[in-house]
Amino acid sequence: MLTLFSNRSHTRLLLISFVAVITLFLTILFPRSYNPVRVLKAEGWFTQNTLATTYHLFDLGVTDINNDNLLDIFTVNHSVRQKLLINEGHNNFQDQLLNLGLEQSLNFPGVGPSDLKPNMKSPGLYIYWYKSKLVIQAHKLNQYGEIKGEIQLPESVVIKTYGNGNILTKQENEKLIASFSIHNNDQLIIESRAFFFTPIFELEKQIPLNQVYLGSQPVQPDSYNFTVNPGKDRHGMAWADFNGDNHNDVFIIRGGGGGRMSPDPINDNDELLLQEQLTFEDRTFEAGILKEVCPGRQVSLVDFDGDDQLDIYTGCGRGKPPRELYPNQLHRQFASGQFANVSDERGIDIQESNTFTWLDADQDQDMDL
Ligand SMILES: [Ca+2]
Ligand SMILES: [Ca+2]
Ligand SMILES: [Ca+2]
Ligand SMILES: [Ca+2]
Repeated sequence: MLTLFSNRSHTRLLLISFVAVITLFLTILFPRSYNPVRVLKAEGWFTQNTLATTYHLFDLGVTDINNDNLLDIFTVNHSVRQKLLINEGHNNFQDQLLNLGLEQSLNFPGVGPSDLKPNMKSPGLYIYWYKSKLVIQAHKLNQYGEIKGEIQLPESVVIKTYGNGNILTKQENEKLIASFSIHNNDQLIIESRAFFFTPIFELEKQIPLNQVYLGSQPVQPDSYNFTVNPGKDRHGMAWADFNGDNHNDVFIIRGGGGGRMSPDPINDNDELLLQEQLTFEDRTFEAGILKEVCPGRQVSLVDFDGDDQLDIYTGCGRGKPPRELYPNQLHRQFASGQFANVSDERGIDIQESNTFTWLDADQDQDMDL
């Protein structure tokens, strides 16, 4: 009896061991079937979708610009092509930067600096910013012989020529007047040692105007006299409905041209763009916003005084000359859409280069910096 019992126990033990080994084996072979964490990871995994075009992205964010409960994407991009992608649902986004009046140059949309070169399909004179360089490229223009023109430039530029292009410069009232001639496939490259600049072109009429192309898109000028605007040196966007009309508006902080921007409340201000009718309109000066010469990098919205009006805080200190130190600005919204800089009286006119965030650190119901 004892032997029989022992044999049965031994058989049972063998059976249990066999099942345990098989279970262990299956667990090692198919771990996800037995591990709920792994299953979750498999379901929540990310896949990479490649964008159709490569963008040199800097500032990037999301907000619902058109109040349709679908998040839209905006990029500021500092000195490359900016985008404002309206979400049309189902992973379909359309760039509406121009339609909404948010282009940096409304006359010549997309003319500002880009990492993309124009697609030179047709013979023509292509003038565009490529990264921080201004390029003047003749493309298959042999039939027109020499194409001549004059460009007004700052004194700080460096000029390179490729092919048989010629350029002669003379100084006039602290400007450089560059007379050039270019033909067939010649190229001129103009670069500033300081920062971006605004070249003013006066072309002679050897080439039909409809064969002159500006920017990477490109667009065409309506005159032989034009500027090729380098953009507004935008650095950050803060979206909110500032004037209570249920349309989102935007405040844009500008970099101030490497700290060299002049104090000009119309042309060299930051931007408060209100969404009116179907486009955004510049209401910065009317709103009492004065950038002065803040070489801005960061902007954030905060209701620092708890009056239910959003205020705007901008970072200014650049950390290197010529505006190494510059006081941050706190634009208090004292009435709907009306602002005054109170950073000095509130003690947050910090001058050092910095980044910042607002939070109620001590939980006393007011915002701290
Ligand atoms: Ca939307
Ligand atoms: Ca509004
Ligand atoms: Ca407030
Ligand atoms: Ca607090």
